[in-house]
Amino acid sequence: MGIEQANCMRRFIRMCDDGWVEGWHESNGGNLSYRLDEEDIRVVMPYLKVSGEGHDWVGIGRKEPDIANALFLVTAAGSPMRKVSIDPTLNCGIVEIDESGSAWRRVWGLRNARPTSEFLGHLLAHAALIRDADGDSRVVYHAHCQNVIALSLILNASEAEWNRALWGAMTEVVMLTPQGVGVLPWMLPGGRELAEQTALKIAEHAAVVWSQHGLIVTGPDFDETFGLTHTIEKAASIYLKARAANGGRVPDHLVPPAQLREVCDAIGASFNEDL
Ligand code: 2HA
Ligand code: ZN
Repeated sequence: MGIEQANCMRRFIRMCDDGWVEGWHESNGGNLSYRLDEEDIRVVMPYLKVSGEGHDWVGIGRKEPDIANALFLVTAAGSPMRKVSIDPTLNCGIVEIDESGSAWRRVWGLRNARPTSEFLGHLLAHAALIRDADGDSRVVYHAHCQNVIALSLILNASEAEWNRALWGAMTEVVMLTPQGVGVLPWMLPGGRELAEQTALKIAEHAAVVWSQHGLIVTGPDFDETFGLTHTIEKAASIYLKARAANGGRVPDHLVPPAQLREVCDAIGASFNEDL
């Protein structure tokens, strides 16, 4: 077996392809990371290389003890999602975090490449998921979903406005995110502020809108993370269609809070009354 046959590799690569097919990854847009579990590490260990040229430690610029010693599978900076399945060793790779949580090194793949330009955002999101959420979430996915981006051109960067629109368009969204999506205003892609603000939101929201940019979504596995991304993007497209068909006005029959609460009660989730 080659490392590409490892379960985590196959699922990671499949998700890159799925996002490409959905049209969310123009050029080198979007990125994906996955924190390997014990079984994944056991399987990939024989293929990892920790010394020699290209395997030096690189500083993260801060200390994140929650991710100390973790291994991440991550897409490469500047690499098209479309190409990950075609040449994985060039377009993704595995990095190890040092024991203090302040540096990373390449241990497989990322041939002549560094991890994604949003790597700091991914690392801080993973640290927040371990520290502040339940610790079960291992996937962090960033996609340029076109309907979410279009919706950010007409809605304010307000969580109340966004969740009213998304939940109101399609109740599946409240089933998958009873806590609601988080929303951030536009910030410089790949920047420290975007990474830090996202990590704060990720502690409470499985998905966060990056206005005029896309979505960042987290989950315990690839299927759930992709499914949540797909559902939010679909609800955004339904809302936009209904609004356009309604002459640009807010649609008349968005699902009201009483029914959203009923959905949450039926699945034993608590409805976020603040939104
Ligand atoms: O990977 O999507 O946000 C390129 C980007 C930056
Ligand atoms: Zn992006």
